Amino acid sequence: MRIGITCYPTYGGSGIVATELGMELAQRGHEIHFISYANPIRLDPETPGIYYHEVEVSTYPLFQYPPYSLALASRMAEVAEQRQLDLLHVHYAIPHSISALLAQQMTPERRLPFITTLHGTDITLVGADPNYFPITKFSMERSDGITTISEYMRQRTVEFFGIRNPIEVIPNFVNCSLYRPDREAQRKGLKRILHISNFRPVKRVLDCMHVFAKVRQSVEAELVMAGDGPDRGPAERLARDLRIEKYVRFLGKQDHMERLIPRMNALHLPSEMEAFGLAALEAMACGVPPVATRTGGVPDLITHRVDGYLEPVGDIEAQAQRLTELLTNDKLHGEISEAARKTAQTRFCTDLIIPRYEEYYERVCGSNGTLRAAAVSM
Ligand code: GMT
Repeated sequence: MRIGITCYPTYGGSGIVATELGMELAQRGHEIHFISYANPIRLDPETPGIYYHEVEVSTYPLFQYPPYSLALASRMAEVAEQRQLDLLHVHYAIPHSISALLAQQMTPERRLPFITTLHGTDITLVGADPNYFPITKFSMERSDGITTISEYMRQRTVEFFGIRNPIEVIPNFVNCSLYRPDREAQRKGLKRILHISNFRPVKRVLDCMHVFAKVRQSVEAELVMAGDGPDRGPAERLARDLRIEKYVRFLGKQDHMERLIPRMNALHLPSEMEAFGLAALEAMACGVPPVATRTGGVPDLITHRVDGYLEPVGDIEAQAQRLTELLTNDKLHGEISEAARKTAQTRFCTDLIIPRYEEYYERVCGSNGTLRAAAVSM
């Protein structure tokens, strides 16, 4: 198939999932056209079967806000015509879904279905904002297909937006050949806890500092903070206030997580909300046990005490206790690490999940709009 994919190209789980999906589909013989304002961060445009089409947003003195959604719609329609696309697949509802709808209407000569994949804050924060609620709902109702990444997200979308379109749950995935354990690296040097995020308030990065300060009371450990975002400055200040700054390394944005993660001994994901928790899955594939919060779709991924730990949001004491146990009890660490890797391999490996997207594409393309039409006409 010839598929147009649109996502946020910067750091963030939805862009990563979209990029990895495109690369996997290209390997399986599909022709994939990324349409975005920048080359998605993990995308190698040299990959056979992958094409990148940049969206240029012209400015004009009258435009206080450059109309990206419109430039995107124009580019989508142009690429669809020129490259004979069968389908558009957009990741993160706002504004990509609306641009896809416009592109569809701009190309009446061809049938151009579009699928929207909901990732998290497009529903839980942005979509819930009264300024965006109606347009988010409308964009979903007009999508030819909707997928989301956890059962939690599906339920939340149905309850909150009251839409009738069927929503297909296709969980996030990991390439288990690329993301794999490195036991020797794990044994070298100090024990290391890893945090990965875009450092937004929803990720609660300050909790990483408080929890790590407690862990340090009994374990000679190091905290590695990968990523960047608005809460990085406050986190660095807090590390100094708690006198742990010597043991905390802020790496900034990282391109090759598959090289960094296997060297770690545990992952800390203290988020307020997480629709899925891709960072935890990537860590599990590398045999790095996650200590996460019991929130959103995370319990669909982590089974408490089996392949990781789930503790309440904001419970510094409990999270520190789990990390301390993992770093001091090698037998326990080994068991959880093995189970984590097994979960990634048996439930979330690319070979299991990518065919589900392919099958869904076929279904949407063959449906002639009936999935959407049934919902809209009710
Ligand atoms: O943070 C977001 O909501 C945006 C999104 C992103 O683009 O980074 O993250 C979401 O999508 C990821 C990939 O599907 C999920 O693993 C994250 O759990 C989810 N983030 C949240 O729900 C906070």
